[in-house]
Amino acid sequence: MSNDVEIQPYDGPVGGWGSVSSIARRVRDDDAPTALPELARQNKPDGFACVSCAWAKPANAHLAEFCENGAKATFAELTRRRVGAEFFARHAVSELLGWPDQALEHEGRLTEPLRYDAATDRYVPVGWQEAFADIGAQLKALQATPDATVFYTSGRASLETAYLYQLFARLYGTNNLPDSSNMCHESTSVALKAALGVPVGTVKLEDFEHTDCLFFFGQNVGSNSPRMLHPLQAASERGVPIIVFNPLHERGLEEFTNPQRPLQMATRSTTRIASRYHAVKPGGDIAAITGLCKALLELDDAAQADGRPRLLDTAFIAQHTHGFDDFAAFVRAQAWPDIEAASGLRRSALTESAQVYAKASATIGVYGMGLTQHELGVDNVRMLVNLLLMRGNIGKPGAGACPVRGHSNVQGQRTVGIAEKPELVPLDRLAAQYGFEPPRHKGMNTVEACEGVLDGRVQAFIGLGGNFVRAVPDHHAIEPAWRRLQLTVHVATKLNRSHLLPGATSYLLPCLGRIERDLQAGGVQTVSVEDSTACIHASRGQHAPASEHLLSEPAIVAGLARATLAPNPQVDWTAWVADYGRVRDAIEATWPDQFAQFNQRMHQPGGFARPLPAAQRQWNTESGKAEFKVPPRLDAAFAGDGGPDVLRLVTLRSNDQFNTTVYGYDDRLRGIQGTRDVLLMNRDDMRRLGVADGSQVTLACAAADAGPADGVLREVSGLRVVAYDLPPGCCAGYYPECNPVVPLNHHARESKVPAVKSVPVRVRAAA
Ligand SMILES: Nc1nc2c(c(=O)[nH]1)N[C@H]1C(S)=C(S)[C@@H](COP(=O)(O)OP(=O)(O)OC[C@H]3O[C@@H](n4cnc5c(=O)[nH]c(N)nc54)[C@H](O)[C@@H]3O)O[C@H]1N2
Ligand SMILES: Nc1nc2c(c(=O)[nH]1)N[C@H]1C(S)=C(S)[C@@H](COP(=O)(O)OP(=O)(O)OC[C@H]3O[C@@H](n4cnc5c(=O)[nH]c(N)nc54)[C@H](O)[C@@H]3O)O[C@H]1N2
Ligand SMILES: [Mo]
Repeated sequence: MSNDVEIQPYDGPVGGWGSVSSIARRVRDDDAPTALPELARQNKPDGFACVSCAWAKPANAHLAEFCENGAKATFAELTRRRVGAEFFARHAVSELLGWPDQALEHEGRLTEPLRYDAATDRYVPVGWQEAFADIGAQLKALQATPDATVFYTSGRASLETAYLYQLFARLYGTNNLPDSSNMCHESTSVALKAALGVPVGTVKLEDFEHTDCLFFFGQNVGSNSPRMLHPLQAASERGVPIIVFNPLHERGLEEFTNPQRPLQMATRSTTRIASRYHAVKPGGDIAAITGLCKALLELDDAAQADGRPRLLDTAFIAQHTHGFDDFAAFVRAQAWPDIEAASGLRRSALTESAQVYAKASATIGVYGMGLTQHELGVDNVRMLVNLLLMRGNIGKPGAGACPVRGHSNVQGQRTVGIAEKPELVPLDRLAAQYGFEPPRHKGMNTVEACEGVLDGRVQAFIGLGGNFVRAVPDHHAIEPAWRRLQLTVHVATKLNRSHLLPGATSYLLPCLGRIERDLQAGGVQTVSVEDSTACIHASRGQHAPASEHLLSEPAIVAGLARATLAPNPQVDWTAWVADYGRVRDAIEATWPDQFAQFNQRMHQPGGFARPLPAAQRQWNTESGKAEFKVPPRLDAAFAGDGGPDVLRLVTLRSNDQFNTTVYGYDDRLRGIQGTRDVLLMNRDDMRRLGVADGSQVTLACAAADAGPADGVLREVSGLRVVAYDLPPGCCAGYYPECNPVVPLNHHARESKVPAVKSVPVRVRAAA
């Protein structure tokens, strides 16, 4: 560990001068001087959609409609550093495997297509046509069992690319289309679809102007969607209560200094964000929401007894919902001491927040990975919906469910057919449009793809972006298995560890980033993305490409498809690549209601909204109504009791990373600088378990059913203990460094999202 490590509580605001100086430092580190002018185009109607998060892009953009982390993402993409043939001639792949994630990506942008040469253990340059031809030949050879190939997508690729890619996979014969959202908001897609009939959030940006109460569960806005602090700041200044549930005291949920307000910057003043902060236990949200609902029922009983107006929206419940009585019976049957024990929160605190809720006429429930990445991740989301339904908070202005999506187009990719579940895709329409018989059986999601790699069913992996091997659990099992693959192909902008585990044949295909000019036969192209609020935006890159040898993602997908598939007169890949407008026409033909007049409407400032029936109180659910759901138990974390020395590990993102892309080693907002090898612990647990602040520990998985039986060592050593303000019984460390302790079978029951917000672990002092 370097001696630049500094660990001190951070009590400054989010945003403010800290954010400005962090931006300045990054532009130097990344050597990205030409990125600065690009910031003015970021998230603007005639500019490009930020490649960082998926937060909504307002119609009336601020002068600077970017945040600290959006700027970092732009600099990282527009760095002047390059990793080309000379780099790979100097460094063997097995040497690069010893490099940290940060160092690999810091080398800069990939510049030309590469093929792995086993004899020299190096990536060597190859021509595009040769690469396509060889990959096509190998895929054809595997086509007798199309389900042996996995087509993974990370959530950054555009709607146009995603549509072409899913069509390629289906024409090839498989629904193996796992997506990063399988590790992320799949719990949302399952829960909201069942409860409300739509798989996505029901809230629009303007709802934040009309809301009078916000619940905020398990989302770290200051690091992961900082532009969302603007509507939150405005709401807070209007006096809207913001009630937070989060085991960590995240600074972004506490105080914000808006870098776009000169006066606030000059006076170093701040806006308070959270009006109430509940440090819920990890996995304690079902219990916490049960407490809120129970208190609300008690308040409603009292109101009814006194002849005052009801606090439940009884008319809404009667007309629009199903299952309320069972749900209310469940809530009434839960004892307060059990709720307090499972949530870690006091009855009085929950009752006070229920009183605030009872007074609000329109409430939004915001949430992130703190709800979705648990064994009961789907039930967590259902509980939040239960809470909203009790007061009719779906389908009216200022109210609704607001999952904060991760990758900048992860929601949109699902909309245009990246789905392993065939029932989510209009296969009949694809069949008619392209004259083929699409596969009708279910494909693999992310966890199933890992299982397939482990047991040999999967033989080829095509990755459209992402860093699959780093993002998934159980690194020590997956990495060795990965090398047994027949074929691995990665379409990528930068080098990462997934690229360094070559199968028998491996290609690295470098692509244009979204901020770069995409010139095709039909002229400079525009792409589109869908944000967290189901609004679709045009995005036009104009920066000079990182290398003249790069192809766009649609061109790479088309190149692979042409080399692999038999010619089909109804599928003209060449015409699609020449003019992405024709891809949008094809998308419109597949989803005429969702994408009516796609090409015309995509330039609308603020994006165009896809129709969401639930927002109009039309419920495409089993009962035709919005569904209440009784949770299976109060605690979402993990079934079974591992004993007093077992802690719940929460894996976190720092303020200086985007998923597996580590920009640097500082987590300014949590006061940790110069290292990521830390384990945040509660002081009482440290005393109880006999580990000292600053000491070195090993973290070991304590899951009962994933023990040594399968022979995988699930440990991470060399972590430094940091005493931190979090609830007893849990600890926290960074993702992806902690992923080796997460067993692959530790995932949400219905969505299979890895349950990385609550992993049973033991902590051992280093020898
Ligand atoms: N700068 C930056 N931006 C990003 C990303 C990034 O890595 N860096 N990643 C993008 C992606 S793909 C995603 S999915 C999003 C992720 O954004 P978030 O949804 O914010 O995800 P995390 O940072 O993993 O953690 C979420 C929060 O949940 C809290 N938490 C943990 N366990 C629990 C629990 O049991 N209950 C509750 N109530 N809270 C809990 C944690 O303390 C943390 O504050 O951000 C996107 N934006
Ligand atoms: N323990 C733990 N594990 C987690 C999580 C957690 O909270 N805890 N979070 C999960 C979540 S929410 C997610 S979304 C996944 C993330 O999983 P992924 O989406 O697979 O991973 P990323 O780190 O976002 O991928 C980064 C890589 O994408 C490539 N890339 C960047 N831009 C582009 C582009 O424009 N085009 C192409 N083709 N490639 C590009 C670069 O090569 C870069 O190295 O991880 C999951 N894993
Ligand atoms: Mo994500």
